[in-house]
Amino acid sequence: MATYAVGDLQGCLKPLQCLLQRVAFNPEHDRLWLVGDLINRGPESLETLRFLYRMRHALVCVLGNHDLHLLAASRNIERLKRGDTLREILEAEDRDELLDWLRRQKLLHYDEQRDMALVHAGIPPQWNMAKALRRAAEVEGALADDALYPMFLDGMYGNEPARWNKELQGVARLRVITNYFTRMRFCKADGTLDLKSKEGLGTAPAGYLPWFSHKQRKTRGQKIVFGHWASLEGHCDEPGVFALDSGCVWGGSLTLMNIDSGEYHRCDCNEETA
Ligand SMILES: [Mn+2]
Repeated sequence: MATYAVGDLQGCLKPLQCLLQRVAFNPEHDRLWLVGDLINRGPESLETLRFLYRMRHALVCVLGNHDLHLLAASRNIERLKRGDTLREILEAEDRDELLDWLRRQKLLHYDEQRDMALVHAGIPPQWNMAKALRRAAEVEGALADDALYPMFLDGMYGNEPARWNKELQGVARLRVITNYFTRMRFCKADGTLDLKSKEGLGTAPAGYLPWFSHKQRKTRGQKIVFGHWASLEGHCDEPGVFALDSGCVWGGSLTLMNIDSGEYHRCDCNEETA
C-alpha cells in the first residue's frame, strides 16, 4: 500500500494514466492525493472527472480555484469565461453526480500521522494548522449546506478583503479564506494577499513573498503538498513544502510523488498526451 500525490490535472487525463501505470497504482490498496484544479483548460475535463469519480474511494482531493469556478458555473452559466473548457461537463447527463461529489471535497486535508497537509494554493503564514483547519471547515460547511451554497458561489469572486480579520462575516469572510487556500501565491507576513502579480517569483511588490517563504510562518516544520503555481515548475526550496504543479496543461509535465519515500515520477504533457 502506497500513497501518492499528483499535481494539477486540469483535464489532462492521459498523463495521469501514464503516471498511475508507471507506479502500478492499485485503487484497492493505494491512495492518491489530488492538489485540485482537476479540470479546465486541458483537453479532457469531463473524462478526467469521470475517471476520478469512478476511483473516488482511493482518493483524497482538495478543491482548486478551477474546481470552484466549475461549481459556480453550474449554478450560473454566465460565469463561464473565454478559454474555459467546462461546458462538456455542464452538458453531460451525469453532471449532477459528478458535481455533487466535487462539491463535497475539502479545501484543506491534514494527515496527522504524517504531519502533512494537502492544499491547492497554500496556507497563509499567520495561521497554524489547527486554525487553518477551522477556517477551511467554514468554507467546506458552506459548500455542503444547500442554503449557503448558492450564496457562497455567487459571492466567492473578488480580491477583497486582502487580509483575514476574525471580525469578518458572511460571504466576505468565506471569500478571503477561499482566496488563501485556492488562489494565493504572494502575501505579506501578516497574510495580506497580492492576487494581481503574475506567477513569476520576481513579480511581487516589496514586502510580499511567496506564502511559504515567510520566516515566521506558523506551519514551519510541518509538511505541505500544494499545486496551483505552475511557474515554480515543481520546485520549492522550502524544507517540507512540496510544489507539485509542473505546468502539465501548458505543455510541461505532470508530477506524481510518493509522499512517504519522496520519490518523484513525471510524465510529459506534450500535445499528443495532453
Ligand atoms: Mn489553481
